[in-house]
Amino acid sequence: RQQLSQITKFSTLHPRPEGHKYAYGTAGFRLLGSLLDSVVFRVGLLAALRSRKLDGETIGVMITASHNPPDDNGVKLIDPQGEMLEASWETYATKFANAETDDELTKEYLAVAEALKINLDSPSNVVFARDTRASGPALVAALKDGLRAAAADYADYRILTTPQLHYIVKCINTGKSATPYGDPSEQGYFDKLSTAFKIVTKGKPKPPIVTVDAANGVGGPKLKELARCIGSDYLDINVVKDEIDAVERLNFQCGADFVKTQQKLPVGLEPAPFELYASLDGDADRIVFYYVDESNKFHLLDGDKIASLAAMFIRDLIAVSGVDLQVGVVQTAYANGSSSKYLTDILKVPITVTPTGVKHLHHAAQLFDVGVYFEANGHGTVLFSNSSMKTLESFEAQNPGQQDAVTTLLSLAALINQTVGDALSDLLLVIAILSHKAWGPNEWDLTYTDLPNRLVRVVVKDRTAFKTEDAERRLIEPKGLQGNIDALVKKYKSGRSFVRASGTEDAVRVYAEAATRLEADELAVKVSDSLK
Ligand code: 16G
Ligand code: ZN
Repeated sequence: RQQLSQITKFSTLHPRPEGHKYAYGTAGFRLLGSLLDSVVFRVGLLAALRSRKLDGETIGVMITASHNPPDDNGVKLIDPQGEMLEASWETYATKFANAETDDELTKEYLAVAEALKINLDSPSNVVFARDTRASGPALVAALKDGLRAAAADYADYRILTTPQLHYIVKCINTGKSATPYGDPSEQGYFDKLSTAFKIVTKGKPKPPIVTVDAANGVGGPKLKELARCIGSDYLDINVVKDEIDAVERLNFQCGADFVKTQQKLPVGLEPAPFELYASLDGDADRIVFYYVDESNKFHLLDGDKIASLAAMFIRDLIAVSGVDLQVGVVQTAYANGSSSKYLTDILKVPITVTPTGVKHLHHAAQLFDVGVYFEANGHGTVLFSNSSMKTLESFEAQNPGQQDAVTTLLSLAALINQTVGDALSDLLLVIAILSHKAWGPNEWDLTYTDLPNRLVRVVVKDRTAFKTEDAERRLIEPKGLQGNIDALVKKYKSGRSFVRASGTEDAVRVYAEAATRLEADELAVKVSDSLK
């Protein structure tokens, strides 16, 4: 067949480096950009197949390594509704990437097609984009070769944030449906968000000025464009760390991951007390907020604080409107104990806990009418179910107060990227809520006080020996370890600790929290020692 011989032929141009074992993990393939040429070519083949399997629905391919250092890069697939690639296909991705020879790759391609009864002559549609990394253009060329070899139709969306591409994929695939998600273009994305933001904040006090550290990544120019669409009458934004041409500065001593893991300000930022600050990561799908107080002490407002703020606001709007809908929150084991307590005891909002990784949270959030999910690291969004949307759209308000609340809820659903966590959309969401409440970062922070916590990375002989249950909160293997952890935790007031194998690094992670900083640190160290 012509396609198969094309694949073999093109594949010779993208040889697989010897001795490297690839794995499609929670973040797709991610490693040094120089090791990714063959992988990205092969992802092109797989994307073409995936689209054919789904009757020509459009599949997305994003080339980015998010918060990783500048020399890294990565690639991941986006399913038709803008969701992460279906888990069963991760195995095919890994197989393709590891095929030893061009022939073996072609055989693998045919094997998947046969196993899944894919007609190789059927239409295939793929869209792709990349972040600002230097290795991006060459990887795009490899991807195009893969798509050409597999005879797929494709469109290059050039430089986008990851969530923008998720948005575009969903727009394309819902375009002919009764409920199109939006215009499948970058301008369509800006228009949708800015229109919704203006409706949500209409008649409210102008939001507090916010300074955003864009990690010297793709989020910088995109946020400026979005702010321009919204206009300075509605929003005051100051974007810093936006040097996308200084490629070596990407994520360097700045950005959401730096701020969250180091629990400190981006280097070089000189904050004014009680003003609002935020940091994006390198592909703008994560955001954390922070401020300093009068004594210049740093206060982090992380994913848990965002989830609590959003849940509170939406819960109150639902109550005012009188619509019969339930808001729920999805967290992971990393959620600060104080946030869970605040949600349960004060807001009386149900919580589901899932294992780490966006796909787990996303699916759990789909089970609520309105599902708020955030990882503590700042990745998250709010999902309005189809039936909630219908309920809201057809609701007949009895008074202007109810009407206002319903309009705000509907506009929130448009403002919030429903496909995946989106730093730009989350930023607007938070600002809009603060504007409604006439709050600054300090008032937001006062909703509850985080328990001091510590995260430690422990290198062990074999991390795969660490098996967990109860959404990663308890170890079942190696046998006996959980008993030791329980005994340690008991000694600390408000103590909590868990151990899980990292999905992205060869190590296990130990999380501990307790009533005081000293105790949290001590508990983390003791639990870490108990693993050796
Ligand atoms: C991946 C996940 C992220 C999670 C992180 C945990 C996605 C898109 N990304 O980056 O959500 O927080 O892994 O890393 O699911 P770890 O397993 O090394 O702790
Ligand atoms: Zn990211």
